[in-house]
Amino acid sequence: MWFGILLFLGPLVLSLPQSSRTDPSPRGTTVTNDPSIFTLDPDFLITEIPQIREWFWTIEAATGAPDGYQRQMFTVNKMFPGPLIEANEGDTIWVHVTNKLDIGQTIHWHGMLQNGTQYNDGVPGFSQCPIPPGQTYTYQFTINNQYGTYWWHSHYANTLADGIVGGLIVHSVHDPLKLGQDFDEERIIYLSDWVHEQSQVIVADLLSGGYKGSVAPPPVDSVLINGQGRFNCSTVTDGTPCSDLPYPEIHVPSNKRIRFRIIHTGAHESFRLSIDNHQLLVVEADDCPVYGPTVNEIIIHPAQRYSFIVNTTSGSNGDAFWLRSNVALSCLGSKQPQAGLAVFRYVDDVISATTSEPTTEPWRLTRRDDLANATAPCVDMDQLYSLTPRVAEDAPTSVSQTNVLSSVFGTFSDVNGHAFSGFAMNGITYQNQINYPLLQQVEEGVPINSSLVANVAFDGIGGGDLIINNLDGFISHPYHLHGRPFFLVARGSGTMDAEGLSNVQVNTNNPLRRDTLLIPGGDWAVLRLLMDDPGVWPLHCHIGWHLAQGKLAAIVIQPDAIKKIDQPSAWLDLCKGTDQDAFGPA
Ligand SMILES: *[C@@H]1O[C@H](CO)[C@@H](O)[C@H](O)[C@H]1NC(C)=O
Ligand SMILES: *[C@@H]1O[C@H](CO)[C@@H](O)[C@H](O)[C@H]1NC(C)=O
Ligand SMILES: *[C@@H]1O[C@H](CO)[C@@H](O)[C@H](O)[C@H]1NC(C)=O
Ligand SMILES: *[C@@H]1O[C@H](CO)[C@@H](O)[C@H](O)[C@H]1NC(C)=O
Ligand SMILES: *[C@@H]1O[C@H](CO)[C@@H](O)[C@H](O)[C@H]1NC(C)=O
Ligand SMILES: [Cu+2]
Repeated sequence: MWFGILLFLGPLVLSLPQSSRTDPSPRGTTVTNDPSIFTLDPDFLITEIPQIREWFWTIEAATGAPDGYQRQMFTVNKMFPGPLIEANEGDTIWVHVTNKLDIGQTIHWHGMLQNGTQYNDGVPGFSQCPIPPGQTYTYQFTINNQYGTYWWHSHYANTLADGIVGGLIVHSVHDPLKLGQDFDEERIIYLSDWVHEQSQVIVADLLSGGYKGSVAPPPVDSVLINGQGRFNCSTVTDGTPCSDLPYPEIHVPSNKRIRFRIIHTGAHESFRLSIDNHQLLVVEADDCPVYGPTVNEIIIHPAQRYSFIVNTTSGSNGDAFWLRSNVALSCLGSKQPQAGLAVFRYVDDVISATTSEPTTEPWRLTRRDDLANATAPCVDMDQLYSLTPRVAEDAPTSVSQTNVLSSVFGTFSDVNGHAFSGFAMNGITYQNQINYPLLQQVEEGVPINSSLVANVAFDGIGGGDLIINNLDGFISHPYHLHGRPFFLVARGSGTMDAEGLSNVQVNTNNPLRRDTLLIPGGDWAVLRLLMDDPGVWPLHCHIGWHLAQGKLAAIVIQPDAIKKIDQPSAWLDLCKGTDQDAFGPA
């Protein structure tokens, strides 16, 4: 009893300095919602000499109720969202991860180059053996040649959907977006779709006939903004504890320029983010600073990030506006509307500011491709607006190799001959030989088994093209490439191949660079790659349920260069005594 109360009070006390700006109330019974991870420290010194930054994390099960409905979650340090990593370019990150779950775990550092530390990319069966229950593994990597908005999450099955997610922000003196010059304060907004069922139950069902009778991802129960949402407890009939919660609050001072870094930490839905009466100046896509449009609404797909700057000049102390994060209906098979709401409140003086709910109206969107319109096409931001990198970099004008990956929904067979509905790349549905990482196989000169994972190699010099065909006419997918960000040099509808591409006008003139791209159903895209980050990198759909259903391929870059990388002994220990022929979740 006392223990529970202490846990409840702990983060509240620690986070008092922030309490005037953000909602300090922890949600749920043991999982805490720590507001300090929503506001970046204005005193963080971005000019400090490179240093080691160290964290101690415990992955454990805990009871939480982010939307009021109590369930078991998986968390890091009982926090949801998890601890924020804030560092400078040049710093070395050490995270000691102890796994207290009864299943294996890994943590992936989404967007980190891991150039020289490929073995710490955190993908089980690709870059490491899982951290077994009860054991600790230390991830170490140095952040070079990159900065911006990143995040971290579990890459073991789809357990990120149970709560193992958090932000990773890298500052740099090279970042053209500067505090004081372009904006006055910096915040993070974490967006997730939330499902009350444990991810393992859903994945097991999806792979054996369907969850609640459908092979499509589960419908969402609520939308979480900064790890908080609302659920109608009167619909609960099985006695699960549930309490109706107030709307999450985001407090901002008036007359400031605020940079928000939005991170989509969810597992499935795409969101339309807007703030009533406020326009958003888009300045970053994933980790790429851009000259972007001023918009009423940002569309963000799973795993993507955007920064926008908003002027808090539409009101004064106490005025409140709705911040909306609604599911993009046009991207969603079921077309079931699901609204996410937070109160965007001007608070200059916490005593006199009102606490009433906003009465503002949403922006009236008039675009033909308005994503609120269930019959409009599902698209990515670059298809609607130009996003021009602020740090200009041209893509190579010629390539030495072109590879094609075509992905399609269908019925496939797992290694045990068991049929399931899911996805494949080039006809191969991913089967994870989880205790024999592909990185190690390539280092040992063992050819990747092409009946287990679709794989393409880039071993030439200069640039290479990866053509992705999304052959699912009705399903759009957010594709994520690990390792280095790609140049988006062309996209279109239909199917593309190497020969066809020679007749396509590609844009190599400072194209958008990012790590996660939506390819609408029936469309293709060309990712131009530089081969300066060798590795065996996953290319996969970031809808976690689709990944679990096999939608992943291996991109091998400069295999000879990887052979020169030595794994630390702690890494080798993770595989010791495991069954190399065992299969695990994707
Ligand atoms: C909550 O659910 C109950 C029971 O289904 C329904 O009658 C009520 O209208 C719902 N409330 C809201 C605010 O949607
Ligand atoms: C915010 O105000 C500045 C002038 O201070 C202006 O240049 C900018 O366009 C405004 N941004 C938005 C999103 O309205
Ligand atoms: C929805 O989009 C479709 C297709 O682009 C268009 O024909 C229709 O007019 C749109 N509906 C509304 C209400 O805007
Ligand atoms: C590749 O995997 C399949 C399926 O498990 C197996 O039957 C086959 O023997 C493997 N091939 C090699 C070369 O290991
Ligand atoms: C990766 O490291 C190599 C060797 O230090 C370097 O030449 C290359 O530019 C790095 N790649 C990136 C993307 O930083
Ligand atoms: Cu997908």
